[in-house]
Amino acid sequence: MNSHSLLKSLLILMLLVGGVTGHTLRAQSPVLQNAPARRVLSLNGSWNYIIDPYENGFYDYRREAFDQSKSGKGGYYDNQKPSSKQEPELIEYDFDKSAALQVPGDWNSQDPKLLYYEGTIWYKKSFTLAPKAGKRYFLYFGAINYESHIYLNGKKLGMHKGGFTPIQYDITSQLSPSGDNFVVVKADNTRRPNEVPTINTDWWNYGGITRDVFIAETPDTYISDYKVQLAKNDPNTVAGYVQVTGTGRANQSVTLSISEAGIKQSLKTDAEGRATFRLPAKKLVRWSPQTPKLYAVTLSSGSDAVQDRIGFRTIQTRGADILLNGKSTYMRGISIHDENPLIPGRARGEGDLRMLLTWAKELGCNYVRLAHYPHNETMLKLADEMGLLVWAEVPVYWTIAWENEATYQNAETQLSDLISMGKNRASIVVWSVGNETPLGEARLKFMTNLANKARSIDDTRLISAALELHRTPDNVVHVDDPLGEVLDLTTFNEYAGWYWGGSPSEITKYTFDIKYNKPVMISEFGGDALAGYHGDAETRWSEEYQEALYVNQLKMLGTIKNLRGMTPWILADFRATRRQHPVYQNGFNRKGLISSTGTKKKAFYVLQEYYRQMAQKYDGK
Ligand code: GCB
Repeated sequence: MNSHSLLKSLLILMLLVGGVTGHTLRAQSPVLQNAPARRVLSLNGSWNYIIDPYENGFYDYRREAFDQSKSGKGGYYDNQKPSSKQEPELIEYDFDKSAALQVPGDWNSQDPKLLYYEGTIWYKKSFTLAPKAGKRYFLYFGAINYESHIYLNGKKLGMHKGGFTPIQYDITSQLSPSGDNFVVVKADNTRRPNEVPTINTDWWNYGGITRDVFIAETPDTYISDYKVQLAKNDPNTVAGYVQVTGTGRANQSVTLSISEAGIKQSLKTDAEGRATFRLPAKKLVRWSPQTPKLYAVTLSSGSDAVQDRIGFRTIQTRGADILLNGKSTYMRGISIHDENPLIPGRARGEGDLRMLLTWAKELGCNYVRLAHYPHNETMLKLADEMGLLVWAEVPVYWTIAWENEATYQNAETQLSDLISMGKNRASIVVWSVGNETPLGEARLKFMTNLANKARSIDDTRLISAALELHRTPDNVVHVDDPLGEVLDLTTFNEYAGWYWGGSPSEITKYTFDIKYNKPVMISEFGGDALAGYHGDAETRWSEEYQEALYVNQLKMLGTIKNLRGMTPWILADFRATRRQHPVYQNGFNRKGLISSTGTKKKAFYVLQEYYRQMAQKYDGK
């Protein structure tokens, strides 16, 4: 072998083991399955930060990235300190004397000068962890919006794009033997046209480390991934796989046990560390919103074990019907942003998330649309526990760069990461590949590929997207987007009484012409109301207007034969930059049924009553 090919093989080997650092090195994908359930060291809490709009901590004055230079040094990630008092070097930053942000949490809601900030902020945290022999350590971030470069002890781990999916690096060999470590994150929430989402959205561009950070510890050979769910449309079979990673992965024994159901199954991995299985599961109580039964599931292999709580249900469609565990169901939903209106800012943990889902339950929901991007893994687990079906989505929203291959790859990675994170959650029944994307050839190809991708990874759930409609002068609303062909549901956003169609009292004249004989769900309808502002049903922004809009929407939608559910827009008022009206909006989208101070508006009760009736009709209670 000549030196050139030796070098090439070495490089390929390094890439394969994921050991190279560099500008473009991506985070691991998929991440450790159910990482929060591992033995973890939490890095939540105070992180020192430096605001760096010119990116002086990343580029030198010739705009060369420090981490691409020969020495790899010079950036803020060095966390440099003067070495002596006598001859102090010039160092123009000091993390430890800088202010701190709380993690998890967006930066916008923590410091008034950051409310509108878009750019780079550096975060730093020190921690003590002396690596033990025979263990592996994974640095895990629940989400960082949008682009992150992560460094441990001054060395780059990699970069990641996408503000709502977990990021993970194997840091075993980079931890300091002394136990003194520091991690530095460059988080950049700059909006860019070729990214996912693109530059224009109707939600706040919250930046920073918005979800939990921890280090998970596993044995050297460990269970990296698993899927334990009912087989497609088969209520009597539990099917899935276990993936073992590490040097001892081949021919490993794995035990899957669901002791409450008397299941204890021994499996053997293949040469790649994978063991697939199909087991009879006749006796399992089915998970449903009425009975959100979860079983303790334990997977063990060698010295590793991981526990989960998993529900078992089937979901399928038949003609116009959505069958949950074989029974026709009506999806009493509401759309939700990952935001606590009371902060206001990104939801920061289980308490905030539980509050949102408790409101949805109070409304009478059995279903939530987690718009418009992947929500927190904790949210998905809470939905399992509280009995709420879930529509989970990727931020392919409005005008994505349809022709750009890198944009597609980015969207696909976000989708795969979402599915990987959510695949063991019984609550998730719909993967949505996007929202209100405009008709066109390139877009159709992009979206069809995404839908096919979702189905190829997980054919046990329904695939959909929030489509648009068009109207003709005869007051007919047409839903015939060709993308509808490849989707399992016909789901579309419809804003009669707000963006078109006159006042609420006029909208009942519309009828629907829907091309597909599939279950129809209205993925959005609604209108703004400022809580406490009263007028008559014709007074825009008043609670009465929104109330009348809901009353008449429900009348109008009642004429759709295939209607099997809805997720009106939206549970709570949320921050949105495009909502500028100084009296009624003040930077908030006011379509919430609950205000930004937690007050329920009149329309809340209209929908609550409708859901009471639908529950009675479909579930007999
Ligand atoms: C939509 C979008 C949603 C917006 C909403 C609105 O169609 O999907 O993100 O917030 O309308 O309020 O206009």
